[in-house]
Amino acid sequence: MSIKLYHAKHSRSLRVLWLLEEAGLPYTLEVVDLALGNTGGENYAKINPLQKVPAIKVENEVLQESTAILEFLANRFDLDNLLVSKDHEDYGRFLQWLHGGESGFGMYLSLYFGHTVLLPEEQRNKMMAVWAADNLKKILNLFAESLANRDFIAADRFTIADISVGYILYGISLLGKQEEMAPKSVLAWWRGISERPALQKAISL
Ligand SMILES: N[C@@H](CCC(=O)N[C@@H](CS)C(=O)NCC(=O)O)C(=O)O
Repeated sequence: MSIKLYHAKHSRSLRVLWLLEEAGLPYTLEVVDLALGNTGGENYAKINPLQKVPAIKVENEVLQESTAILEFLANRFDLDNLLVSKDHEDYGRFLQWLHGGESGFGMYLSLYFGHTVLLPEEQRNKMMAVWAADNLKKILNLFAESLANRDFIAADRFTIADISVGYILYGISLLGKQEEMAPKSVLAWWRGISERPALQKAISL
């Protein structure tokens, strides 16, 4: 089965690349230029009309939402060691953070990036940056409470939920804000999973 990932460095496509490397699935990579509002240009707009990364093509099927892609690939390719089954006691927390990595954290990470580094300086809004940072901290606190002192989010092992929220810590770390924003238990969890060879390989591509 052929898998093609459309990827831009530092973007949410890192989640998918990380999973592909963890699973050892064969894939081809097409690197697209990340440009606010025109990512990948006209050609990429035919794959993802939203012009955002990631997108993935599996045989003839195209998907464009990073955490849905994680779930799709893990189920389609029977990566049971990276999933948590519905009868497991940690199933709820697994889903909460698999989805919460994007639907909870994602918007605030984007707004924080936009209003601190991505937008031209004259278009940045300080209040928006503060509001986004406050919300990131609130969710990080909720995450810390839920994580307690676990090494992984669910089932005492690494799963796609760790990839989903792991990308958020990756983004916050790119800005050098992890110590300021994340509680200690979150930093310890992130240190553990950020050393995984699959992530290191994905970051290097
Ligand atoms: N919810 C989407 C968000 C995708 C997204 O916003 N990607 C960013 C990069 S991290 C992007 O392509 N931005 C380019 C733009 O907004 O023009 C997902 O998780 O896949």
